Amino acid sequence: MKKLTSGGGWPAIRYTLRKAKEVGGIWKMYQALRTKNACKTCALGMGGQRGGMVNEIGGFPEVCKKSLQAMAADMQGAIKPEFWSTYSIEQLKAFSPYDLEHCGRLVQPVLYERGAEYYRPIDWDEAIGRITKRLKSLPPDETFWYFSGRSSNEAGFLLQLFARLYGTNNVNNCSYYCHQASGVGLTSSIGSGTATVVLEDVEQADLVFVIGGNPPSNHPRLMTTLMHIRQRGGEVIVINPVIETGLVNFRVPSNVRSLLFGTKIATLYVQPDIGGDLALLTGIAKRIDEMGAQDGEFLANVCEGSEQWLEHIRSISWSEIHAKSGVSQSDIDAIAERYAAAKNVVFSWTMGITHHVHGVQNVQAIANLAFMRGMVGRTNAGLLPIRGHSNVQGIGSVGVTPKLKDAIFERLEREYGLTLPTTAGLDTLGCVEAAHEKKLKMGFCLGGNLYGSNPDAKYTAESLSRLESTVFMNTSLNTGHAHGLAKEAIILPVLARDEEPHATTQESMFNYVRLSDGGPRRHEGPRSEVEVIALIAEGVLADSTAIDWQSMQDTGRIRDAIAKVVPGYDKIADIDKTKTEFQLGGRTFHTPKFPTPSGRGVLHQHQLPDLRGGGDQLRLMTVRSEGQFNTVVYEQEDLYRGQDRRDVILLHPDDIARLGLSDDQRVTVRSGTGELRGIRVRPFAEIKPGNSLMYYPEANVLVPRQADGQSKTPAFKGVLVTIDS
Ligand SMILES: Nc1nc2c(c(=O)[nH]1)N[C@H]1C(S)=C(S)[C@@H](COP(=O)(O)OP(=O)(O)OC[C@H]3O[C@@H](n4cnc5c(=O)[nH]c(N)nc54)[C@H](O)[C@@H]3O)O[C@H]1N2
Ligand SMILES: Nc1nc2c(c(=O)[nH]1)N[C@H]1C(S)=C(S)[C@@H](COP(=O)(O)OP(=O)(O)OC[C@H]3O[C@@H](n4cnc5c(=O)[nH]c(N)nc54)[C@H](O)[C@@H]3O)O[C@H]1N2
Ligand SMILES: [Mo]
Repeated sequence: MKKLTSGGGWPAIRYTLRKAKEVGGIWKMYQALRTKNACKTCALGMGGQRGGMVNEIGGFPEVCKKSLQAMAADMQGAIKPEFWSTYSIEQLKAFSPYDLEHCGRLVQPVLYERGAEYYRPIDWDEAIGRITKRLKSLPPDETFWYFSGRSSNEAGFLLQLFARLYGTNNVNNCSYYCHQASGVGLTSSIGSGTATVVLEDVEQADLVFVIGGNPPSNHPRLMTTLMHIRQRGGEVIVINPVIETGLVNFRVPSNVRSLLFGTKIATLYVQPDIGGDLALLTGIAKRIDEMGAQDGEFLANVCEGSEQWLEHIRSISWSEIHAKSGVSQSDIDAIAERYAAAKNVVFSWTMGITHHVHGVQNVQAIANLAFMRGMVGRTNAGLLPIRGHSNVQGIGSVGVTPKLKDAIFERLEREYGLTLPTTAGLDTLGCVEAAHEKKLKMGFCLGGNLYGSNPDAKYTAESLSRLESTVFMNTSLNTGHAHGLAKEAIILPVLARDEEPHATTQESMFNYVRLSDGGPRRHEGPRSEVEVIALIAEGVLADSTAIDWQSMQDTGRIRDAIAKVVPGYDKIADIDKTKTEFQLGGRTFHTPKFPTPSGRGVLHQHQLPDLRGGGDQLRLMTVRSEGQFNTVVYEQEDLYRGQDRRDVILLHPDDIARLGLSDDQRVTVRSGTGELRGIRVRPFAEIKPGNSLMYYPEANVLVPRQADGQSKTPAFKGVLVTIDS
């Protein structure tokens, strides 16, 4: 497959037209996209009350191929009743993620019982009845509750409240596999776990760092902002072991000039080795110090620990930094010079930073660098974790974390007279490990694909199959519905956000709360997430809590509760009447005062980890292709990386020669965790030698369960593999 020389552009437009045709025409697709609902894909956020395709500063049309993919998926036809008696579980296991997604929308509850070969449709009463009976029979701490980030704040809040009143804190969300390291790292540095900036700040910056992310594929709307920065003469520095085509040149489809001629994005592109960021970031700081370009006053007056930190980075040798980052002195100097010259700098990062055993330290090192020149705590500069799912941040804000934030805990007990569990609760990987040890009996999943998103796929299938029961609330089929099934598995079909009978809310990565109006259902059968949760809660807890669970089917009632207990969310109470979307209080930092115990920014010192691998061992990153959304695969090809299939390993031509391999040769890729056979070797000059790339979720067979001790995030990008021909 020919590799493109720019991202976006005509291929993206042609794709849009093709997808529109699939769902019944451009007008139908346009109407679906223009409803007043928050966009379903990434957490950059658009849509809501300004109407679809509009961002929070009014930019229109913000079309993105990804929102189209998600919309087209929800507009699919229904899975027919005979499907369930046609395809056995064994056959479903042989379906690829692509096949499963394209089976259509789930519209009936279905049940699998061990011993049976097939799922069988059951009615809603039976489904809810079985679930409530099971829950009543179990000690609460033998259950766990996993949430993905596509559901609403209302559904997230209600389900976590139910789980706690039922009696467990084993409540967690997909953030544990995503930006948890950002939340933990940022909180340790500035006392707050989310972006310190709003979109307008990024638009006004004159230098933006894009570290460890592939926004042309995963956050296409960010590309418009990066284009604006370049057009105004600003700079974009990319730090990534892979030269991602769209970060070099991107054709923003909504901008005629950019569409025709392309926009150069990166002014400087630096390739560390996988896992080399901590050493590189430390090196940049060291060079800034040598240049005397730090803001000494800011470090002295606004930060704590700066003297010790400066001493520490001065004591680290340049040779150590070069060896552990894989970056040359001239590249480090070039970054430092640009940083020193810039006035307004935003640091953004994604999974290349968090998916490592030192993910939290990576994030702290970014904060250190920002503190160094006073680039956090003022307008047009700051820290920006580029978040994943469209509402993953909101789900976390409203209480979907093992231990509740003190403020939420206290207010829930005070306002509602509730008694909540005080145990630590398990994180996501912790739940999968406890299931393996048979300490858990039941898992309840609000959306997502817990099996597919986990490291060590074989172990995960074993773990989940040791459960007595799993409940999945989903819109479409995925690999988790075929692999690792518990003794009893029930899939409950739910409505997508724009089909909800009641309004719901979502929170963007800029801490902006959007209102989604919902809309007409596309299929008979699926139910609203909050309705299902309220019914189950009523069945289990009607006699033991004072809460009128039935009334909680009305999302307005849930918002009243969120307004009372979640800090910053007070304006949500009457949002469906005022239709006024809002910026969450206390999250944006335009002045240099931070909610840490001392009110100052905290500098953290780090020992630099050795680069792993070497010799026959290659470092492996597991990433997304252009054609997928997490474990859901929409198309087999990866347009910008020039790949026509997914069962490939991308290697630098030098490594192919060094290891005596040849292009397109079939090989076995092995790690300490598992192996994948029949993988094709693909030459990829854009990756730094010594490093390799494979696609998630398939590559999870190879990913060990090694996680960052502080954030519990698995090292999805820090795998070591060997290749056998
Ligand atoms: N279309 C689409 N959009 C999405 C998603 C999707 O699957 N599809 N997923 C959503 C979600 S949940 C998330 S979390 C985000 C994910 O968004 P990204 O973080 O952009 O996604 P990944 O494909 O995991 O890739 C990461 C990038 O990290 C780089 N990388 C790998 N290892 C390292 C390293 O050690 N150091 C550095 N500096 N870079 C490294 C890779 O080369 C790659 O460019 O996107 C969200 N948006
Ligand atoms: N090796 C490797 N593993 C990884 C990663 C990696 O980069 N490499 N990335 C990690 C990251 S960042 C993340 S976030 C996780 C992703 O983890 P998850 O969030 O658990 O997985 P998704 O694939 O996003 O979930 C897809 C499913 O969501 C359901 N869905 C879609 N819309 C809705 C809705 O409105 N309501 C409900 N109830 N369900 C809906 C559909 O049925 C679909 O099958 O994976 C992690 N795993
Ligand atoms: Mo994510």
